[in-house]
Amino acid sequence: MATTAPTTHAALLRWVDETAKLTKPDRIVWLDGSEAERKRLTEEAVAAKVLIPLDQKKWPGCYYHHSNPNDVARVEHLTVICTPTREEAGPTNNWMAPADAYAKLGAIYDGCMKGRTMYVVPYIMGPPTSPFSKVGIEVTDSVYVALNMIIMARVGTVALERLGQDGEFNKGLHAVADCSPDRRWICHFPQDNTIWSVGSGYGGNALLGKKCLALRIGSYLAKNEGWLAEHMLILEAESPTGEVSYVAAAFPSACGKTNFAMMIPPKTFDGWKIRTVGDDIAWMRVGENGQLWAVNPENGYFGVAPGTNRKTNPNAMDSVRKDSLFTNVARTAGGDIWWEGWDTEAPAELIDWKGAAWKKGSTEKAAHPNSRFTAPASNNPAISSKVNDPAGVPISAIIFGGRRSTTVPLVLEAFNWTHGVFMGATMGSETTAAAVGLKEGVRRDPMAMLPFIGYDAGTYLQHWLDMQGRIPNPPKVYMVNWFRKDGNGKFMWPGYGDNMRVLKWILDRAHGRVTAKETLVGNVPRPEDINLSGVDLTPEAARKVMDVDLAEWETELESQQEWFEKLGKTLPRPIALQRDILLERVRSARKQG
Ligand code: GTP
Ligand code: SPV
Ligand code: MN
Repeated sequence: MATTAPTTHAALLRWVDETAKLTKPDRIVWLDGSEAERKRLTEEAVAAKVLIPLDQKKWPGCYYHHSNPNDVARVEHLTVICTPTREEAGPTNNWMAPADAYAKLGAIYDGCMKGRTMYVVPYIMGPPTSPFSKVGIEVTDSVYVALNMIIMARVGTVALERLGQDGEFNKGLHAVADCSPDRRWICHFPQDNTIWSVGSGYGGNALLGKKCLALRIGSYLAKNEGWLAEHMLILEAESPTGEVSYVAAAFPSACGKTNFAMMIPPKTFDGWKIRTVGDDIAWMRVGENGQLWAVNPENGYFGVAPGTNRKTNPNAMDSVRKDSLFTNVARTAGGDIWWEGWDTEAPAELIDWKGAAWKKGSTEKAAHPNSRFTAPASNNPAISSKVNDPAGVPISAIIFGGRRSTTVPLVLEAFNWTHGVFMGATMGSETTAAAVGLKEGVRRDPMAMLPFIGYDAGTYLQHWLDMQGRIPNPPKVYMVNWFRKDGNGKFMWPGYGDNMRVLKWILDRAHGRVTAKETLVGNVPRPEDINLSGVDLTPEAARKVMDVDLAEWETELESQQEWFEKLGKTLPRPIALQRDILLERVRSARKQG
């Protein structure tokens, strides 16, 4: 921690100086990323009542944070791509002209740090020596944000060293300011490698390395430089014979990435080991053997708390056991925590996420549905030894998955790359609590990237198609659905660890070990190729969860028309043609009965 700049990087010094002239903080503090600094900042945060210590015996190094109740999730309606033309941002993004955005937010930033400290957080996304990695500097008025960044990224001296005298860096200006929803904006300037975020201290709005840099700016860079920046977990699977494979999977926010990346296989899969490379973001490039290689740019987990417990995700529970932050979960007066879907029932009394007294039996939720933990990746007992490998890991399969109560079967394999891109492009998912202000129901969420594509969505899909020409040994592509429901509205598939059964089939297919059954909309497992022994599922339910119902698919394909119209003239023709072919085949099969 230093109050004089620990760098001679002229452009960086100039930018920090300009930023301070605009926001007018009382004090500027540069983070070095040391343990002593983390302790000091934590003490400051506790003194300022930004953090509340938990019971340090039970939760060593862990602290609690109540966010402003008006600031609990990403705000997609206030998230903006600021490119010279509206067309570059495309029909799925909000757009402002860069000059207008700088003026509008500049007025809000003006003097907003008076009386406050401005923290300068240098960070690296990606392993420090990896060619994949990018340096960012986040300037923030929030000690809570600084402490989260320390967990989520590689922060401090390591980043300034990588930057050197004249390295390129992302300029991230963040201020909670007065946390007013009327003065809240998350603006991205891809051409300037700049992010301006104001009015929110929450997650993806405020931890600028995550969604803003690693995905929105990242996807823009990736298109220009020929790689992929994706909302994907990366997992390592080791078979009982010692074969090690890697898969990347894109599920929309709050649809199971963290859980899949930390899964513990069921008993029948004794000898299998699943390890985590990443739980939210993958940067992927063509590398050795002509394969797609992936790194996780992050260094921690900002995970959904509700539903996480010893049974569903023991590795996440172990990851939060020390040195973690908890935001908007419920707590006890004695410094313990609780949330909906905890291992045990709620205690008689809690302090809810808003800080109010809560009694067991209350109809109000004690923890906010988007309450989160921030945990260092190094706490995860199942972390892959490859997380810091500068080359990343070779990807054998890409999985797309949404939250669909109907239509989409447990698993579906794409016929080829183009069909796989089509599957990703038309992915639908029921909305969750990870963002506020969304209409309930299914929305199209291409590659789980709808809120994170930093440019025109049709052009993004074309980039995915173009990647085929760059990857001599492409991964196979799959679609999964853990969330299909029965007639009573209950999830049919047990999910969590049992998802191993699906993963095993995917790996067998990716390595060319089993055949599949072709349906009109994709390949599915033959019943004998998917191990269901010991699963809590009747044979009838197993059939239903994997069923491809052509009537449902006709409706599904028809309903994609609206989405394609929204994408407009940059929708790649091969994607439109995929739909035409599938729809034609499904219709004619249905006519024949
Ligand atoms: P973000 O951090 O928002 O990107 O979310 P994520 O995709 O990492 O989702 P996460 O793994 O945190 O899961 C979100 C919610 O879905 C949690 O409440 C989980 O308990 C629940 N969930 C995860 N996997 C499964 C599953 O296989 N089946 C069911 N029914 N629920 C699941
Ligand atoms: C998501 O919403 O996809 C998240 C949480 O991973 S946030 O950091 O808020 O973006
Ligand atoms: Mn996410």
